[in-house]
Amino acid sequence: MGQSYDAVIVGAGFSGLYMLHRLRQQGLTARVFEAGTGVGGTWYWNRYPGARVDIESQEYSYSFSPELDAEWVWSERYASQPELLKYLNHVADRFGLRDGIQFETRVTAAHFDEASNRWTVTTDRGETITARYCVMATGVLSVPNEPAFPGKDSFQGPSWHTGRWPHEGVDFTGQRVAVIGTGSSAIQSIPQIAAQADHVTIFQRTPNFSVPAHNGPPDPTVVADWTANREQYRREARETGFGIRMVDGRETLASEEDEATRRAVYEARWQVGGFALLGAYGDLTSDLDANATAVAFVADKIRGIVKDPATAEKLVPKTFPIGAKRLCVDTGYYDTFNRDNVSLVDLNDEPLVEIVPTGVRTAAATYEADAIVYAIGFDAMTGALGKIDIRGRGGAVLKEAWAAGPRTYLGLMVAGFPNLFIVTGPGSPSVLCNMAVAIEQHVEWISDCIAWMGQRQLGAIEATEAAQDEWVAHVNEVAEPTIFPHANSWYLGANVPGKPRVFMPYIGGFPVYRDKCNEVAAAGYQGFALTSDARL
Ligand code: FAD
Ligand code: N01
Repeated sequence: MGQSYDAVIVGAGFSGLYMLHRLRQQGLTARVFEAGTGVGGTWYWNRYPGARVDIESQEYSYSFSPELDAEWVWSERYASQPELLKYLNHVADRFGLRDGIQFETRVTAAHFDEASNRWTVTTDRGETITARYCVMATGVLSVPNEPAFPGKDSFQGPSWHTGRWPHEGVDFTGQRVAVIGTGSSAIQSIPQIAAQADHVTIFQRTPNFSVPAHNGPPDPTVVADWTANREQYRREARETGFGIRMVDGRETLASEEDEATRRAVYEARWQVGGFALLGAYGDLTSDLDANATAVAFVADKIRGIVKDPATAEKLVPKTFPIGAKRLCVDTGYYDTFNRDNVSLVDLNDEPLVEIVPTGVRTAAATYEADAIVYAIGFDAMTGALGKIDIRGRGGAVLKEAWAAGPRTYLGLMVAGFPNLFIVTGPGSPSVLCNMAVAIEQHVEWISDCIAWMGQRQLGAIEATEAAQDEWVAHVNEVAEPTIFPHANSWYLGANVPGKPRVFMPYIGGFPVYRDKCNEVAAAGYQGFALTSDARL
């Protein structure tokens, strides 16, 4: 048997780094395993051109260290991938975390041993280590969808998935590029690729809603204001449903205002940029008619920006409410379709048949390409956990327990899998929240729980089936009346053929969720079974 630790942490992104720091602060031993060669997670892997955050930089960052917060200066309103990666590397250095992380190591299995109340973790390097706790900081968007297109391997040029972009970058100069997909990754990268390539052909299955970022250097007034009021603003962000202060959510209902007023409100928020549009009215995520007023506003914006009416019409989303898929935040996306070197192929008119050696063949034509960019997304929320052979009490296999969709208590733990924590797991606000906020709350809850267990010399904590059933029912119940089930989104697993259609994140709002987690902890971890351990 290999080394033994208090905790094993899988993943060295935003979650894994903070988890390691917290546990070390508590005097515990922890080992992080990370498949990549460096820290950063999402911001390590997603190096495609134009990759940047969709929440203002000062909000999408750690708040746990006032010193870190005060010393780090963001150079853009929406930080780019290189800057975010630099930030996370700085965090790793500043808090001395690197010696606790083993890179280029993939965790392949985690098995719970009931006799010792410990996890045995196996890596692809053949190591086996044991730990009382296993924290899955494996990311919710860390496993790229495999491009399962017929003929894919016959393509004679290079191809890349946006989520596995080469570190040395890609030079598209003089190339004809095919981009498949029109989600956030495509919407961010297409303008940049089009500015460099000879020609870009975009293959769109479902048009998406996108709003302008109005990115640029941070407004000095905003920076000064944040510097003076940082603690208060961080607190305010945590009291908003999505953990984002800048959304500036209003309670006024769209259904109660007249058309002219609504248009003015939407216009003002379009000018602010980003998710502010979704904060315009309190009923946009709950009332389809109210939502339709925002849909109409954005549709007119698209028609106003894109000069060719036929292309504009193809780009207007017509099949789902705005916000029911993650809203895209772009820099010049719709404008890009006014370029001579950009064309749009609507896969609803001409389905994609296969990849051929020279490009992409649809039912109507073959589009020649020198390179293909697969911007086709991720096996979200459960993908990374599904790739690890996780076995709990009695040898129960997590993948089997989740065959009909993920089941958790609070998105943090799973019945039958003691001492296994998931950061931003299904059943928690996760991707429906500013992830920096969601991650900090989870890491702090988990580390507080571990400290509490230690103080009481307890050996194992496990969600009860009853508490889990109740929570899963609640997660579904709050999602049901909202706009979210009305889109074929990755929130529902709809983007992965065969994946059960279950709404995975918790839409009840971050403050409600956090309060519930705190109440559960304050009541001695209500809904959890606790096991003492005579050896401790
Ligand atoms: P990740 O950053 O995904 O890190 C998980 C790490 O675990 C990875 O490095 C992975 O290699 C490692 N790992 C997984 N499985 C194993 C294994 N078996 N063994 C070893 N290592 C493993 N959220 C926002 O709130 N705002 C945004 O603007 C935003 N932008 C995004 C842009 C992109 C392109 C993507 C893909 C996601 C974005 N997100 C955004 C979500 C983003 O994933 C989170 O904000 C955050 O970075 C997640 O951090 P994490 O540490 O939980 O997971
Ligand atoms: O992935 P997506 P993404 N044939 O799943 C299409 C975060 N993020 O990487 O909609 C043809 O959104 C698919 O079509 P359809 C953010 O949370 C944030 O872009 O399923 N097309 C869709 O158009 C985001 O939501 C940022 O019909 C196929 C696209 O590929 C999440 O990550 C930037 C196809 C996939 O879109 C995922 O974003 C990037 C097929 N077989 C990512 N399969 C920021 O802005 C899929 N598609 C911060």
